[in-house]
Amino acid sequence: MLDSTRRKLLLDGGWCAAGVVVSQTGALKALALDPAQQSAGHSMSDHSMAGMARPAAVASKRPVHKPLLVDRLEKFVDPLPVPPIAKSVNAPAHAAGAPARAATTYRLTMRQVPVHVHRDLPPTPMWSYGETVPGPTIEARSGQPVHIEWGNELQVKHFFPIDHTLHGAGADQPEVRTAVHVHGAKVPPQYDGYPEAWQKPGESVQAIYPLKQDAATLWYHDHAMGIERLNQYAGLFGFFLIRDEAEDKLGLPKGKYEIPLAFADRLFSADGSLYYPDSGDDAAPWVPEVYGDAMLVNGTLTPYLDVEPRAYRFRMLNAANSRTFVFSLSNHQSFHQIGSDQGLLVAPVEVNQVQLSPGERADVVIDFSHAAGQRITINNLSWELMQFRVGQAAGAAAQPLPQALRIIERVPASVAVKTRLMILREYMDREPKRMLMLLNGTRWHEPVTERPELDSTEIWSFANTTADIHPIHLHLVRFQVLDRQSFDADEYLLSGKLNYRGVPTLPPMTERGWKDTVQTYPETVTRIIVRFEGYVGRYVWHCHLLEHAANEMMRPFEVVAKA
Ligand SMILES: [Cu+2]
Repeated sequence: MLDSTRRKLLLDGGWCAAGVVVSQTGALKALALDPAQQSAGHSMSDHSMAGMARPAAVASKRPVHKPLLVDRLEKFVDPLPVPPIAKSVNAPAHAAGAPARAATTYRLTMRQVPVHVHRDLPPTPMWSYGETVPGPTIEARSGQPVHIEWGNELQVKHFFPIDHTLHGAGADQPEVRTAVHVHGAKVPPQYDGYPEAWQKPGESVQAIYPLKQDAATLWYHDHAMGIERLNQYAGLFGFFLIRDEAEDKLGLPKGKYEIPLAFADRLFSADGSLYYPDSGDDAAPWVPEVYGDAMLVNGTLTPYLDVEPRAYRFRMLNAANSRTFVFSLSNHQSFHQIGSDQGLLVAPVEVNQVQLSPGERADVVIDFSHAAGQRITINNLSWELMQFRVGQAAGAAAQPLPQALRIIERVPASVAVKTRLMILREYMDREPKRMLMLLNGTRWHEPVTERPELDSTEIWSFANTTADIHPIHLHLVRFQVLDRQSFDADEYLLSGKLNYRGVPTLPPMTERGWKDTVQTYPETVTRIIVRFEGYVGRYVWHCHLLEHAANEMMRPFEVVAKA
């Protein structure tokens, strides 16, 4: 959970200048609120303000933002849209048990489209991989390769302010660039959507996804260097579901009873357009985190969904830039989490809430069979996100949830050939003066320091010295969470000594499946164990708070051939 004390240790005097530490432990900066945040009836998480360095003297030339008063819009008046299934251009969509064949080919084109966000708003211009946000859902089968041509037909001018001081987003670069990453896919490096391998409007790129991996809820999204936060905020994301025979046999709810739910918060202007906040400094508009007062589910503001009194399977995705969601149901009923980032858990876990940070997924089954006639909201803490309207009769009864879902062997720490300590740390950068979060004190462009051997297993220990949860995502691989242990972050920052407090705790059952993104808690060492399988080459690992990733909280790693 979030640290309520908001302890911040600001290191002034440059990002790597050890020894010139100015400790301001306990100081919580009072910061100017964005007009949109002031207008929001909700108290914005103080998370959002942490570390915002707002230059006072620079007058912005941007027009004054007139915020949309989201609270005044009626809730639950729009039905939940379900993104369409992507249509392949060479063959009908994969069928269960179909023989393996040449790659199924899709052509997905990025364009600006009008999106119906709320009944009482004009359509909002957004960016999509089709006609909708999220884009079309790719339905794939394990082991059956998928070939996608990603076309960029966006305009050449971005509709959000570019920060040219960020790495890779210089004024000499095209404003609009895209690089599509399939989050959770095990792919050769040239198809992974490397942040620097972007396309500009008018260009397209071919990618082949071998999908030699288990059934899982993956998603695709933009990853272009320095602007992925803007591109995703504009709408560039979608679901990519991999299914397999083992999962088919479980009899989980399917068809109209299986629904993807992408949660993302946004800010809007009064005219219904998306608003992305800026620092107030036109030369360096980056802000460290973005929190919106408009909660979108599948691109719609607080929608409703008519359901039958029976069990449904929901693929939940946190597609927000910064916000960690804590989901629960308003009638306090429990539900079952059956899967996480990289597929099914060993068994359904009964839960009352699910906490997802940006990038993470939860596969859940909610049984409405005892709730006929009820209206139930799915909430983030006490904040209503969407409403289920439970009907009186079920068309078809759901099969009972299986007691076992699949076998996952726990990977013992003893098989790791190497342990790497990764320090997550934040600094006050000198020029421009603003917060900077780094992995191991290194920036993106510095030489690769993580070079695991193909088919070797390593432990990565993330020591988070900050007061934020940083969801850390590794491309290419799946991993297991070994444990978490609290440590004295102040002591570490002052002396470099890693003093643990208490004993390590095992992850909850919902985190004992295969993961690709892990919440690293404040002042905690989070250990994962990962086997580097599949391909050699260069990939990235990064914080999935998109504003952090854009400002250096992202590093390359390189899988190398066995010596
Ligand atoms: Cu972060």
